[in-house]
Amino acid sequence: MRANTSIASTRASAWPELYEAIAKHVRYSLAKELRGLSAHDLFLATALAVRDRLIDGLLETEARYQRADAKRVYYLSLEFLMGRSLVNNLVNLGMADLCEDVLRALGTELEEVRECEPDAALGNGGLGRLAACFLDSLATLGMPGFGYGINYEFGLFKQEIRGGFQHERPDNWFAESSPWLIARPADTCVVPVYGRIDHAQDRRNNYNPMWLDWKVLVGVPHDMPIVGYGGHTVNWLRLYSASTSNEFDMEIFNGGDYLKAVEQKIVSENISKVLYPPDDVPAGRELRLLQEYFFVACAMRDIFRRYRRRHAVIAELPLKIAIQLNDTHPALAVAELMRMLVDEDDVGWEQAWAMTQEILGYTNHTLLPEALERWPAALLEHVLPRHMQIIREVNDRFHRQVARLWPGDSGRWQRMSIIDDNPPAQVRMAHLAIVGSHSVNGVSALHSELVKTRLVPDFYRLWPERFHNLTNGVTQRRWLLKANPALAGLISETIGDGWVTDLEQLRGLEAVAADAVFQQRFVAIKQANKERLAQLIKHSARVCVDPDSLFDVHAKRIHQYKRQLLAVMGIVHEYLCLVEDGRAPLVPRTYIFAGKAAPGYWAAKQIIKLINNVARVINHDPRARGLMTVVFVPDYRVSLAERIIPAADLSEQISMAGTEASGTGNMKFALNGALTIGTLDGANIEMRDELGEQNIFIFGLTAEEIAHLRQNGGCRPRASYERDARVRRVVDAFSSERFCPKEPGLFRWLSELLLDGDEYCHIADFTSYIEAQRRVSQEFTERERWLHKAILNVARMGKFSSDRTIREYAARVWDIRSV
Ligand code: 26Q
Repeated sequence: MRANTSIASTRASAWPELYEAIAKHVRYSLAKELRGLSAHDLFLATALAVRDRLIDGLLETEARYQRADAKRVYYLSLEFLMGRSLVNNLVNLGMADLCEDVLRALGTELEEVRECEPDAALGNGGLGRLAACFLDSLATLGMPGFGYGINYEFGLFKQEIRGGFQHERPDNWFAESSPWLIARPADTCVVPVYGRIDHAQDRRNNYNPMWLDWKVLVGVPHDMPIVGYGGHTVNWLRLYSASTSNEFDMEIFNGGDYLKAVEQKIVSENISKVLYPPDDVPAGRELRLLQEYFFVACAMRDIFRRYRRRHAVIAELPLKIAIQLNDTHPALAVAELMRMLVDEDDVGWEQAWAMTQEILGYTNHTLLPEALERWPAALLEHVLPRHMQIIREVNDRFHRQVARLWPGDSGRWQRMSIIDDNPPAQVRMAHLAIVGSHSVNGVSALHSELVKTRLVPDFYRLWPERFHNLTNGVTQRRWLLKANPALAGLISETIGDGWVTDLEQLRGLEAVAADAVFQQRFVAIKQANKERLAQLIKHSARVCVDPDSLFDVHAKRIHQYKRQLLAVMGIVHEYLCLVEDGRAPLVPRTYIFAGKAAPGYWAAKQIIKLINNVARVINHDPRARGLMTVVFVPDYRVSLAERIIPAADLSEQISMAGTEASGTGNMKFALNGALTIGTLDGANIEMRDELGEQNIFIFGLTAEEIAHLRQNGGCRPRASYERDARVRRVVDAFSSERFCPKEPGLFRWLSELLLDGDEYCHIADFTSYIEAQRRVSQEFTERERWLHKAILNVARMGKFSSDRTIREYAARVWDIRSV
């Protein structure tokens, strides 16, 4: 039984209406007969029929917002990891069952049609997926919240594994032809870049800088309708494609500079070509900067245009709009907003600055110093001369403020300045975002504390009221209702379907957590999900896995701080206990890994190779048969996560404490009844607080202990190596040929890294990790106890709905309401 409240499925006319709508699109959009259609044809026709409903909702919603003259929030993000939309939209419209029936009458299965849709992979990982969950929550809550981003022609690369190595293939999703995107050429934006500043004066002899000789970028918006659960609100995500406007070209052609016009065309079209992974080499950097500015400038123009349609007084802008910066990637919005107010609307500097701060909020997503964005001042100067001038002015005024408070404290100013003057001078985007916003938030309680105490303590001393915490969440519509319909059905049958829009209601499951019949049904669903995943693994990784074994899952981006390597060390330890000591594991396990490494991140790519080599050795060892299996599932993406997460027994969340800002996968796994093995990092801490420490396997050093160790000369891995034979055996296995018989020396670097200069303290947490894993195995054998805990996990995840997160942003940062 699927929970749905919409009228669509209950109207008697709904069936023929949907059938006719699909048939109409087959004929008039695809220009085909209703016979002999492929699943892909039916996907397109169905999506277009659904899109028509979305458009009705979109126009109705806009009219409602206008009548209320509602304040709106705009979420600026370089990434929106939307995944597939068909079934998500059907579920939110309450049309999933209906559509299943109609497609069956057309001779196919929804199951087959949904697989034809490519993932919209317009993001790298957590930050992009969070943006997608937020859009779902905003629409479900009936709040006027909209996204702005880039319509990348190529999303995140596709991952193939060959010879154990990651290879990247371009992801050519249908940026130009997606049925979910509505092109809006009438709202095309023209954005100047490059050029120079003429330091002119106006008639009253006031300084009046002119930005001259610029080139242009042209942004064409494409809107993706975002329907909330129940179908009452349809917001939108506006994605810009860079292109050339013929009209504008004409002006240049008329000016006679034919070659320049053609050159510009090439430059402009490259801007929305590809999503950057988080690590890129300096060579590609200028284009990334252009991307960041391009979409900020388009978004700001669009926001101003919308405001002006109904409001005359620019000074009231902060009463009607809020803008959230998803990390520093859109931080140029600070300078762009100032430029528009000061240069284009003649607002005085002081007032413009107050308005800018009132409008903007900034969310930080990382504590890793190397991940903080900095741009060479010379590059910014070259690409955006007027913005660099504004940034300098902002910084000079900020300097005066800091100097008044801490006279003569030049060390403090060096730490706080927006511009780091040590050559080559760089602009610190986080500082720009903090100075230009009224709100700075982290994404979990621990992370927000560390932002204040470690990342930018000087700013916290200056403006303590600006800093706060907004713990992340995930949407239960996609991550339970859609991804795990059987479990969703069981829950709705037991406690009603109110949890779909009020996740705290899951608490009602506590009453049945120990109930034998409920446990039986719960475990049968988990088993079915595991069997389905086993099928998928057989096809994609060519490995047979036993659905009766414990599914131990580590699925996320591959990064050293996330410590996939620690999981591998645990596996190798278990394997060596088996083959060298003759001690078999307590329960058979399948170790499942999935995740992409940034193409330029050598160590992460080596870890993928290591996982695949370890898998090869263990899976081919008859002594391990039926006891241990290791698989790397290629091409982790939203649609694959929807298959993997509902099938997990154990969720690995084992980052070094103090490095994972929040994590959101951790929430999705627990919501689907997996137990977590994790460190006291990010949102794991708050999960433990909610779940109770009996119901989560916590291990390892705390962030504080690690900081303390680091201050006192590091984690001393060599001492552990000398002292502990288990550590020694695992580390030595990496320097031996055991996991690379045909590639001698391949993993020697790992032994060296672990013993010398390991920033992520793998060895320091190793014994604690394998002890926690032993407890996991022990408890998995006590079936009722395990199930009890798994059900309690589901019951107590209410806090981690992105609905709660969005309500907090709405009340504390944006001051917006449901309409
Ligand atoms: C920066 C400059 C140039 C190119 C790329 C980037 C770039 C791109 C993506 C930098 C960072 C990212 C992504 C960061 C990210 O996903 N962070 C995660 O955000 C989640 C949502 O808040 C948290 O749950 C995770 O803990 C955090 O790692």
